[in-house]
Amino acid sequence: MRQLDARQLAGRITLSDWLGDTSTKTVTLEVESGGSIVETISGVPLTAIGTYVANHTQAAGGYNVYIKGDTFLRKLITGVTFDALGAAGINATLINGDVSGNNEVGPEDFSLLSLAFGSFQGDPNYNAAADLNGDLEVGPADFSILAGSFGQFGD
Ligand SMILES: [Ca+2]
Ligand SMILES: [Ca+2]
Repeated sequence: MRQLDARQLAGRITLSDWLGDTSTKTVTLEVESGGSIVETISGVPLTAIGTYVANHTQAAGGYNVYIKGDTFLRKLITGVTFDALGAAGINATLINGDVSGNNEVGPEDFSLLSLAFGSFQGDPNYNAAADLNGDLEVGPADFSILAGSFGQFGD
């Protein structure tokens, strides 16, 4: 387990169905206490193996942590104990398919993917968010990912 050297949260994120460079991805962490989000930490970079470290400002205690990636549904991790420095080992596997980034996989995502279907990076209709697997092409593999997650909501 990583040694924390400030008030930090740390863990490892698995991005489902993502073939691209994980170090190009970021996540947003939301810290919840007493039913309210008390801190939002945006743009937390992932390493090539999906690990992250983020600074926070919360006192020691028990919290819930939400983790969201760009095309990945939000995941709730409950009962995370922050000590004086924070917490490590906040790990999650995130479900892919949210092209629009609104925390659900539905018809709007299908529409966005359809508009970009058959495109490659550099094409006028290419949409990086529709390239769900990160292979720089919007094609059948991306459609399969979306279809597999269709109708799901993030936490
Ligand atoms: Ca969506
Ligand atoms: Ca793709």
